[in-house]
Amino acid sequence: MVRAWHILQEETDDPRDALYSDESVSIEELAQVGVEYFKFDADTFEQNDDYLKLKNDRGYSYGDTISVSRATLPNFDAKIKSFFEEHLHTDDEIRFILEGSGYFDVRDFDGRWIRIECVKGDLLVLPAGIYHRFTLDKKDYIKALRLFIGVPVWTPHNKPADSMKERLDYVSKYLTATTAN
Ligand code: KMT
Ligand code: NI
Repeated sequence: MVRAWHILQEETDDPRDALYSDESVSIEELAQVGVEYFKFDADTFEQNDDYLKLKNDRGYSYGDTISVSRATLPNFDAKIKSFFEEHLHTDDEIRFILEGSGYFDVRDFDGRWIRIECVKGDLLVLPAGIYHRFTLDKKDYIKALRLFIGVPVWTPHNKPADSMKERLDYVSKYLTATTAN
């Protein structure tokens, strides 16, 4: 089961601090802001019918792996810094964790950060247009499969990107309905 929580304080000297709070966030609450979570055995997923069905149904035709550690990622410091800038993408960000762990932070409907702990076997889908960021944890290593529909576009659009079409679509799909409740 995925672990997620509202982070305890926004400012910290080290982004890799867990910032645990007692306000845990459920899968249903993640779904309300458009974040999807799946779990597959990371050693056998390529033979897993549920994984293959998801991949096929959604048209995830592209895949590559990214290994985030000082030893394996070129331009490590710059990449880590840009992962942790609050940003959005024009497409879904889909990550299946093969090894290691880290945190994806996403904005809740009320603007608070939700920290999602990602470990081996977690598959996370962040919808196009959601503001988010990523950090390693103190183990300083994650390896993930990056899935994409078609030719990948990884470009981050740093906040504010409020007038982008994908942001407007995201807001009308997930945030307008939620705040009207
Ligand atoms: C991203 O786009 O933030 C990343 O690829 C982070 C590393 S994958 C867990
Ligand atoms: Ni991103």
